[in-house]
Amino acid sequence: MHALVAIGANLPFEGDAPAETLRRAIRAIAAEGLSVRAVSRFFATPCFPPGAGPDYVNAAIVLEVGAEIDPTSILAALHRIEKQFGRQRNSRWGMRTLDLDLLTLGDSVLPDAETQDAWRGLAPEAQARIAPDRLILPHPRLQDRAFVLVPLADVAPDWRHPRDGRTVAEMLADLPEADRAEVRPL
Ligand code: A4P
Ligand code: MG
Repeated sequence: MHALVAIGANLPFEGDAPAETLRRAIRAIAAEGLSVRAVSRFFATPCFPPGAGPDYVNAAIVLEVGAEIDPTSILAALHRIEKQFGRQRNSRWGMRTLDLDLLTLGDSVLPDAETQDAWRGLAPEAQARIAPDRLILPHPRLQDRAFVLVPLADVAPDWRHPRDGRTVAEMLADLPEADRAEVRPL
């Protein structure tokens, strides 16, 4: 089974620029015992929300995991790596030395379809205010973000959202052209 992971950074860590932190973090994922199957190109992306900090470097990763894996153990491993790379949880959507988000685990919907739908449909003003306290899969903002979908289209264009039915390529095509154009390969 495949897990898809988004990786991003917009602050230097230990003197390394974000792209170097991403390379180091991908090695750390492998060191956690997770099997890295594919890595997208690295992209420069404008900070969201606009003006909240420097541009990001973003990429997407495919992990091969056993069918019996506990999804919360993957997120826990990603959080350990964020910590190792200096991540401090100061403000939501704030600047960060490293952000790892679990986007998908196969076609799992967690904790259940109704809850995933509710987080996915959250109004923009509420998105900035509240964050889930448990794992939501697929990641509730996956379909909205060019900085997630452009890298993902490099490594998993045919993955299909189990709730909204669209592939990654289709979700990306449905975003405004201006959003896609802002995401540039490094
Ligand atoms: N959580 C629930 N489901 C998940 C999941 N599938 N993956 C929980 C990761 N975390 C999940 O996450 C907030 C809470 O959601 C946690 O309790 C987690 O267990 P967090 O990582 O603590 O906080 P965060 O990263 O600030 O929130 P979140 O929702 O991951 O932020 P976003 O929405 O990812 O925004 N601009 C550009 N250009 N590129 C970026 O990569 N990233 C962000 C972070 C903002 N702006 C950006 C970028
Ligand atoms: Mg995060």
